[in-house]
Amino acid sequence: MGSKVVKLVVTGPVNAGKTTLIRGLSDVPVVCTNEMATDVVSEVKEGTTVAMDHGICYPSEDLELHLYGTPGQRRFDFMWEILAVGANGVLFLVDGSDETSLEELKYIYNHFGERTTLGRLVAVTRQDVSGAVQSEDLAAMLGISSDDVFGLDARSCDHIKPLLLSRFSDTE
Ligand SMILES: Nc1nc2c(ncn2[C@@H]2O[C@H](COP(=O)(O)OP(=O)(O)OP(=O)(O)O)[C@@H](O)[C@H]2O)c(=O)[nH]1
Ligand SMILES: [Mg+2]
Repeated sequence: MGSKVVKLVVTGPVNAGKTTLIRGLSDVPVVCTNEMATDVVSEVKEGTTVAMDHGICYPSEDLELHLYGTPGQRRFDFMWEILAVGANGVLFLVDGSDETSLEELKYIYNHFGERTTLGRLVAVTRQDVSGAVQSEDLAAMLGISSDDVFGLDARSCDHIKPLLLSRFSDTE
């Protein structure tokens, strides 16, 4: 069991892969609040997060990384504020193959940026889809260092634990 507790908010647009990532990373059973999508989201998938996802991973013996996934839909954005209370860092996810997702990420990134000085990292999913934006290009779009952006398939994410450890273990 880890000793230091770090709270990481996982946020980003609908269908970016937040719930999938937390399910893959967590070393304990995950609490999810996926409900049947009723609007345009139902065209891409069945379930959407309406409140939060929660999981814990242990990237090292000294660290408990508590993962709080937000809903992606703006109509549930009141949860973004609630879940960010006491956070140590924010991990943004975006579907790199979807123009709408990329536009929405800019909004969400700025939304959190205005409210926090916390460490931020951006993961761009769907690198397996042709034409998906690459991490360097996304960094340029957001006007941030390419060190803060990486490509990810949320369905196989175990390898990012060392990255999360190095980026978020020293946060206060
Ligand atoms: N092809 C591909 N599919 C991916 C990748 N990453 C995630 N997915 C899929 O994308 C979907 C993402 O769904 P969720 O994890 O529910 O997305 P979410 O961000 O939690 O969405 P909301 O809760 O609705 O905001 C799942 O079907 C994943 O299997 C990727 O890199 N490539
Ligand atoms: Mg979700």
